[in-house]
Amino acid sequence: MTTLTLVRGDITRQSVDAIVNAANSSLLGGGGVDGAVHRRGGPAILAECRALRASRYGEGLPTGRAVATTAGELDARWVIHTVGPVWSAQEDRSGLLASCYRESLRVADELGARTVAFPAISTGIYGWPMDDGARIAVETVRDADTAVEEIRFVLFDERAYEAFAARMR
Ligand code: AR6
Repeated sequence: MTTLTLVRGDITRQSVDAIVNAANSSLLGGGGVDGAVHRRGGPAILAECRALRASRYGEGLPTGRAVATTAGELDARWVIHTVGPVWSAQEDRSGLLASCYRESLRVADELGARTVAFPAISTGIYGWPMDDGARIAVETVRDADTAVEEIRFVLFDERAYEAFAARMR
């Protein structure tokens, strides 16, 4: 039985087994959630990301996939890095966005994580419209076959929170 919860706040302040990072395929950091995760999590996360690049992901982590590292100084056991698609008005990339949620939960299950915090993947720097991003997020995790007990969406502002709340109702 999986419970979906909504919180307004900073994902790097959550106390959960796994925090999902809206990363990019380089795995070497960036702005938004990614910047905050590395800033607050400290250098251990980046060191593991570099090791993953050197070993398994020389070409970068493909869009829609997910991989875990330690959570460094964060109040979590793992960070699950996933690469959302950049929004496109020309091409339907919603399958890739759904894949981020599905793959992150698959990795969480492999790790044995019971609580997982997600940001609204792709809805910041990658430009995905918030309402559609919320729809894909909620529908995908609802349909997922997972042993995770709590899936917590952590939304940065009121607009994002309302978009997710509307989809959960
Ligand atoms: N906690 C929760 N949500 C946040 C936080 C936070 N600390 N910071 C931002 N958000 P984004 P993307 C919200 O840009 O669109 C990076 O450079 C934000 O308001 O973090 O997937 C990566 O390296 C938005 O609603 O991720 C990639 O290059 C949502 O989180 C690229 O950005 C996602 O915004 C990924 O872009």
